[in-house]
Amino acid sequence: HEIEQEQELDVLVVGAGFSGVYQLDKLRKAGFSAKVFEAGKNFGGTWYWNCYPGARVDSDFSIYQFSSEELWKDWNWTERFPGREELVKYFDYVDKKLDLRRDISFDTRVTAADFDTTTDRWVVSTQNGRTIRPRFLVLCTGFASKPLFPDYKSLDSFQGIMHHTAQWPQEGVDLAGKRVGVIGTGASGVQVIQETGPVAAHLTVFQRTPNLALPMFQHKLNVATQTKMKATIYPYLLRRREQTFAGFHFDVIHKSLFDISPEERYISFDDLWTKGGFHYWLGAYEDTFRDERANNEVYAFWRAKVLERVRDAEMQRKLAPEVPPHPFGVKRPCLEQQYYEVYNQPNVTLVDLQENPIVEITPKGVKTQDGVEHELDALVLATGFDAVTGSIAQIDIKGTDGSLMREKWGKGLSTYLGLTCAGYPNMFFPYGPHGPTAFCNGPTCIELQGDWIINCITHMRAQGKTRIEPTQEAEDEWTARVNEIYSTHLWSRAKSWYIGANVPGKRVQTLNFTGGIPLYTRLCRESAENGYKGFMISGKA
Ligand code: NA7
Repeated sequence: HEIEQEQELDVLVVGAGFSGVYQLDKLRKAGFSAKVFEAGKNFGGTWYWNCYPGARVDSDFSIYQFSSEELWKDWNWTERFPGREELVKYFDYVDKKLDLRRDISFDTRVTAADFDTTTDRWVVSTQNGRTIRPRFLVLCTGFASKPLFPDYKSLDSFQGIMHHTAQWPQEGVDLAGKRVGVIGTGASGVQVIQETGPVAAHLTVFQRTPNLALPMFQHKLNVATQTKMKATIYPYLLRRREQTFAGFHFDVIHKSLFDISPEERYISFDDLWTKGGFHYWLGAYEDTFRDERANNEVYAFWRAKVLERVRDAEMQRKLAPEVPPHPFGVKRPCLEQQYYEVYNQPNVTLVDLQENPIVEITPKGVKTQDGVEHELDALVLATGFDAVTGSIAQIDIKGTDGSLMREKWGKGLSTYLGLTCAGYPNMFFPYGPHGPTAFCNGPTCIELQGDWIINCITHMRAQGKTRIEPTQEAEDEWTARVNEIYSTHLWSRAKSWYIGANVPGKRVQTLNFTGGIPLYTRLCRESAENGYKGFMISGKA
């Protein structure tokens, strides 16, 4: 590979979603030379790739955006929970406003990165044959950029239309009037199902675990309301992201569910429920996540609400079983609109894969253990991602001793501050492993972590240093802390992407810092304020 001219490039950012865009803008404003390599053909990251029918954000518009006034003052959203197309438009607006494109190479997938100890620079290569040598490497690859395909027998033999939700054709696919199958009922599956059910000739849903979905309570927004919000509470709402457990504008309730009477509990649950969105999850009593008794009450209320909307007893049993499939909220619920009503339609079949597993995919459709061949025109694979670590581990990243990142993490995930790794100097990964990635939304995480990264690189420049990496000891301590916090809650009780349990063969462990945003940011800040405690900093003349 011919090495590019930008020998003196300060920072290479990988990915042009929320994280990459934030990094590029702030790095340039801080006087660094920075470039972005992005695999997609446009901005958006997750919002570029996930263009399946019904894709929509699950966080309120007011906090799911960049916090700088420069950007929000002239931008207005049309819905409380914006759809994917609106987010694509938002990225286009941000691009124009910040003049980003000149430093971004699209269609450029980073495949490998080697740290060169003689120059303290990364040697980064791409699929289309480029090589570049930045001082710092910031992996803004998101938590969901490596799709997970089910390993069903003869998957490729299917003759109809078949796409993973995260690799949906950009030009779209018309599912109206077709016999559609959807495998998976995570956030992506639920969105496809509620969008497709009303228009498909027939919809067959293959469900392994019911989603404990919450009502979104979507509504339209007008400009006047937003103008008023901007003049009053916008800055406050955005600031709240740093102060609440999950980085939302509302916090968990810092008391036990059992501190209040059953009647008060009912009123409180109902209040959280009607607020919509994640209030019923991340705005609930904090012992929901720790105490099974509290969790059972949360589940029971949820179940009663769902049963009211589903008519058929068999459907009710599959969608909202009496015994919870796992404690409520220890696997990410999703936000739905009309999801449960879809199961009242005569053209919808729900196959419970626990009772009746898929045995193979055939040229005509999906064959289940009961011998039925579900004939389909289109099969949607809404089977999720090798999440959090997969985005980074799929790149051949070699550290100072030549070992690959995925091999190191294969033996057990370890990081320092959920941002860096021993043996991999000058490399940062916002919104990634051991960060508060699990429930925190993208913009919150990447601004908090992104500022830390930029301050760190700025500190290096001020000190005239060229290499920073955590000590093994600091990494071990951080990893032990992350694991300890995790073990005090009920997270391990659901086989979710939070803990790698959704990927066959992947080591099950927490992939996230679950101690909440305020604690997380305090620990990161303390390291920085103490001269980057836990790091080794050195310099080459
Ligand atoms: P998720 O949440 O990981 O959901 C994937 C779904 O696919 C889930 O229902 C899985 O069942 C199901 N799945 C995965 N593999 C299989 C196989 N082999 N057979 C049947 N079903 C399978 O991914 P999403 O894309 O929906 O959402 C990811 C995140 O993006 C989401 O949390 C939001 O933050 C946005 P399981 O539950 O594991 O039994």
